[in-house]
Amino acid sequence: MQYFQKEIETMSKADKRALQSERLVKMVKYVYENQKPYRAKMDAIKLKPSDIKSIDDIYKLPYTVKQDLRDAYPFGMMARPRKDLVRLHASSATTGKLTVAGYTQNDIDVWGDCAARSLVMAGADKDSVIHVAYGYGLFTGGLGMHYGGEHLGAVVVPASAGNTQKQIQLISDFGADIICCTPSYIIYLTEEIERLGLKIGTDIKLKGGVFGAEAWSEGMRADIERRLGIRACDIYGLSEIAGPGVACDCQFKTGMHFQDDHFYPEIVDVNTLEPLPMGESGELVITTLTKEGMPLIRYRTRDIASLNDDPCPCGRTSVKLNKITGRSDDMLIIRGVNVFPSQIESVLLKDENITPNYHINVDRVNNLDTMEIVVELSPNVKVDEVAHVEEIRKKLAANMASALSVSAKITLVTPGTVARSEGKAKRITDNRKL
Ligand code: DLL
Repeated sequence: MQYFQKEIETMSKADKRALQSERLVKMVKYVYENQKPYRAKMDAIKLKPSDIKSIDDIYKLPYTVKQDLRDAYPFGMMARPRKDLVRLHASSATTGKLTVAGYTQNDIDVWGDCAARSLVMAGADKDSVIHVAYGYGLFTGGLGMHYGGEHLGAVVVPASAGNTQKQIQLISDFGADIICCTPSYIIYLTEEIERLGLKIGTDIKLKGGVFGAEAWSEGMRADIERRLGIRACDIYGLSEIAGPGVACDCQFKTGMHFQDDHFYPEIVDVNTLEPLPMGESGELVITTLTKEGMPLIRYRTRDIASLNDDPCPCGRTSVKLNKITGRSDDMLIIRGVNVFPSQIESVLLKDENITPNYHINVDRVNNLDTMEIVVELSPNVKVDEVAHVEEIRKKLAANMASALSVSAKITLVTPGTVARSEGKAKRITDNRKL
């Protein structure tokens, strides 16, 4: 069995628990002393760092939510001065403001280790050629897997997203054995590979891949594995905690091994926020145990999932995260990009040619996510002035693409056409089947 850090990955449950306890105690003290917003939450319930004596006390600690990060935008949640940070990442938030995450060099190294552990689970080693087709930039996918590959000592090809023909040429010419991208993109790449008549095993030598950033099904996994002849692993992460590599499947696919020496997972009831027993489904809450730049205690991810603690034949002893089944907020993930309806609304509100009555249709066509925004024209616009209406549509499509970082089809309709609701507006129809 291949491991990247065997001692940690196969540590006994008792030793792991002791390590988690030691780290949590230190982490709570560190956060109390260095992260003002969280200190205020602890003070409000008269909780002192000394009240936390082991990992069993974690439930006493207050939650951190995305709104805390937004309120502290951009640097209020950092526990270190800016001079100690070496990198900033960010992801979309419900308002125009991004959710920012700052990393120290040590945070980047820990993340690199976790991403390397994930790549090894997918079958990589130091002789691998790792093709990274996640986007590079504020999104953590590209750089996260890039550093993971370098930590492993493998050759990394920083292809980034887009330009499918070139991606296939690089995968073939450089002999990549491991690929990292979203599940929907690997299906698209596979279709193109098949259309070009390339031979699996000779032209395309892929052995494994880590696919994440969006939900995907066991059916999709079986399809990818069969068509490409590879091991397809699910990988989980979020920029607030660390990008890809917080958890990842091994070859036995018994659930994603959670890197629980650095990130402690809990599942809580979505309504009562009470901790749930192993195996039950609820909201995933994560506590960083070693993070320096922006540590987070009991961060509510809004992802719905369950954990399992069954032994895995690979020998890794970490707790496992079962597939993410949904979200407890209205965030959509379109081709790996997080989109909140409120971001769409803020673009619509800035355009006087339209009204903010809209509906979002999401679908999956040829294995790629599509998004259509149906929006009503303002009564001042004459619908029979076709050229003018087309101009409005084009401008709106461009503004939307730049605000959301993903394209959407804009359909303009006459005033009064979008269905009104008496209660809470139902603005989204998601026809994607997992
Ligand atoms: O999506 C980090 C990442 C990049 C993970 C590449 C895996 C691969 P964010 O943009 O901050 O970070 O989005 C985080 O994406 O809360 C989940 O809702 C969703 N997500 C991430 N991985 C998975 C997965 C990256 N394997 C949000 N399955 C998370 C389902 C996932 N959803």
